[in-house]
Amino acid sequence: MKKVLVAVIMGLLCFSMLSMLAPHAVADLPGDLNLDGKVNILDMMLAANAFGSSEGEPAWNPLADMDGDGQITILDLILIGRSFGLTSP
Ligand SMILES: [Ca+2]
Ligand SMILES: [Ca+2]
Repeated sequence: MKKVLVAVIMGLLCFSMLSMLAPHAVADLPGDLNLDGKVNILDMMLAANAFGSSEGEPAWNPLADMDGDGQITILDLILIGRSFGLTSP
């Protein structure tokens, strides 16, 4: 079980390194859902509102889909959490 957890964490780290290299398609600052140039509690609340939704549903927020799989899952919230506190240069 611990090995699985380590693998998931390693995957998350690799993904976040990749997303640092590739510019984000929609927002300059990944996780900045309200586009105010910083990732804070407001963005987490927007992500929480969209949590559980899929592409095309009323609660869907494309900016909250950090991994681009068409669903807002716990993984997206984790990825937004990783950007928490960042501001746009
Ligand atoms: Ca924001
Ligand atoms: Ca997702």
